[in-house]
Amino acid sequence: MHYNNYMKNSFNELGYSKHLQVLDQKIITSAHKSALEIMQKAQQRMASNPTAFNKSQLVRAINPHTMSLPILNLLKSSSVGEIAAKLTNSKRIQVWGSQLYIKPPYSANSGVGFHTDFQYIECFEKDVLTAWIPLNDIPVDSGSLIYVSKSHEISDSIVHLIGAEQSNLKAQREHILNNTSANFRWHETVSDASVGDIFFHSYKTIHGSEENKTPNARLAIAVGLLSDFSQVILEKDTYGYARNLDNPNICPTIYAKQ
Ligand SMILES: O=C(O)CCC(=O)C(=O)O
Repeated sequence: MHYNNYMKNSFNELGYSKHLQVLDQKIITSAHKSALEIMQKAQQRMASNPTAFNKSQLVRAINPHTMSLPILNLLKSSSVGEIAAKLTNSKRIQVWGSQLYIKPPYSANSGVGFHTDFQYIECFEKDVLTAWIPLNDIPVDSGSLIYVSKSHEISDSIVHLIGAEQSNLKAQREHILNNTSANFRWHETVSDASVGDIFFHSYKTIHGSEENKTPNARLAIAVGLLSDFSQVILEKDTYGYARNLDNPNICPTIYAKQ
């Protein structure tokens, strides 16, 4: 089967697709350097409140592409938009937001609980997808992204059982399995990710990640993307996201077919 069709089938049927060694390493190296600076600043801010500062916690930065030219460059000048367009049969791909996820070395509380992106952005519907980009090599032990295969079909029915803020995935998984219909087979897939790889998932696919058990920091960016078929539901809480769509600095179009 042709590569593009194979990936499209994986994305549509499983709810995710993994594209290996498709991004320019130099662009990622610059983005990684810049992300480390963002992390240091975030940690300094957190350390100024010593009672709240916990070194073993996940560090998150919202819309890092608005604070860092190298990260913006990664989104605009790599094949992120082009692959997203192919997966969704679209002519135009626009960013609705991004998040930098950093798991410090040996960070016991850096798990990201099983969740869908839709549960946090209900104002965006239909063919909304996320690009997950490792900024350094991310072996499974450092908390690579876990997908629950085919969960995009059923996630609406178990949304009350999932949430990114639950960092103990073992306990969360047990709770989900005890309360989910036997008709759905919970099957997780996780693999090492390397610089140059990019993973895509549907906004309804359940995903999460374990803590970082390695001596190296683990950095990845998640980029929320809208395709030709995406709709903005203004009746839902938009948390300012809908308004941002008119601002190309926050929500750049990263692919447009001539
Ligand atoms: O990097 C992670 O562990 C979480 C990423 C995530 O939740 C996402 O890509 O939507």
